[in-house]
Formats: sequence, structure tokens, C-alpha cells
Amino acid sequence: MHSWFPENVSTYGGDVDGIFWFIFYIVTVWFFITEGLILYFIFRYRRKPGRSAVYATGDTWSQLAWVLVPLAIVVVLDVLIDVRGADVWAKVKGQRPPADLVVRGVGKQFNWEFIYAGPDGKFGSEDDLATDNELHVPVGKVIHVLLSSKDVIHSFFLPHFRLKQDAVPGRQIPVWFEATKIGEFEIPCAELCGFGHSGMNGKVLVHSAEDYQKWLSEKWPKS
Ligand SMILES: [Cu+2]
Repeated sequence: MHSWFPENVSTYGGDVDGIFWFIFYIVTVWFFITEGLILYFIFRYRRKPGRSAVYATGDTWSQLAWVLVPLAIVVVLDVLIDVRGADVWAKVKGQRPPADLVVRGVGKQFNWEFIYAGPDGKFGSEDDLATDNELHVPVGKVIHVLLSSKDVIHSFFLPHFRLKQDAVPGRQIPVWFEATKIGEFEIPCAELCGFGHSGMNGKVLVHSAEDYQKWLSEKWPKS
């Protein structure tokens, strides 16, 4: 059943998918119940000679129950979804575990710029490094991305990581993820941001610890 999703490669991806399936099963069950009832009633109360239609005013309890009972069911299911969703929201967007690596992610028309602080660990210093459309990270580490935008609203979307967050001009919004698998995964911009929007597509390159160190020593040979 999961085959139409992009592969999940983040620690919290399973929780996000869990919410999807929870809602999907609720909606599917009720779809068949309600559509089945509609078909049954269409058949059961179809036009028959000698039987005239009834004008239902809805002011008896037995008639009101047709509104109130489904309403109560919808409210209960909605609260269940909200409670489960709030847990996942807290995990993905609420609390962030302490970072192993902090990268700045800047959206601009029309690419993603990633800025690494370099060996001194400080942004805005000489040894900073900026890459276009390439976010290099080690596997199994907590990555914080501080999102901002130089021009319009973009949306930082990591479908394989089940992460999506708008990058908004004038704000810095932190997000986090932890990769569970080595490989290359796309970062499409998910907010229509101008004529080059469809080409605004970066990638996350998840390396093993050794390969990530190798990449670092290529970028900062002296450190
Ligand atoms: Cu964009």
C-alpha cells in the first residue's frame, strides 16, 4: 500500500505516514458506509404507485438524530485525528533535538542556496561556504536548516523526509531532520515563486560519516 509514496528516509517519516493512513482508513470506511446508505435509500424509497412523498420538517428527535448522530461521529473522529496529529506536529515542528549540524537554507529565484559555517562554526565569517542546490549531510545525524528567503515565498520540500516548510522573506524559520539512508533525494520548491519555479529543484546528498568527512576536507583543506 505504501508504494505510491516516495521512500521514507527520515526518522519521523513513519509518524507522518501514520497520520496519513489513519485519516485514509477513517475516510475510506465512511465513504463506503455513506455511499452505501445513499444507494440503499435510493432503491428502498424509490417512486412507487400509490405512495406519495413525505414532507420532513426535522423537528422530532427521531428525525433530528439523522443530523446529530453523524455530527457526533464526525466530531469524535476529528478530535482523534487532532490528538494524533498534535503529537506528530510536536515531534516534527515543535521540539527540535539538539543539532549535530546547522546549515542555512536560502530560497531565491530560482534555486536553493545552502550556507555552511565552516570550521569556526560561525555564520557570516570568512570560511563560510555556499553551495547551490546541494545540501550535503551525514547520515544518522540531526540536521537543522535555518530557512530564509531573499525575494519571495518559497517552500522547502523534502518529500522523502516528509518535511515541508515555507521560506519567508524577513524571517528565519528552523526545521530539522535526520536521514536514515545514504543517497540523493530531491528538494523541489513547493510554492509557486515565479517563472522559473518548476526548475527550482535542489538535492539532499546523504553521505556516510567517512564520505561526509571527505567532502568537508575537500571544501576546507586547511582545517
Ligand atoms: Cu521557489
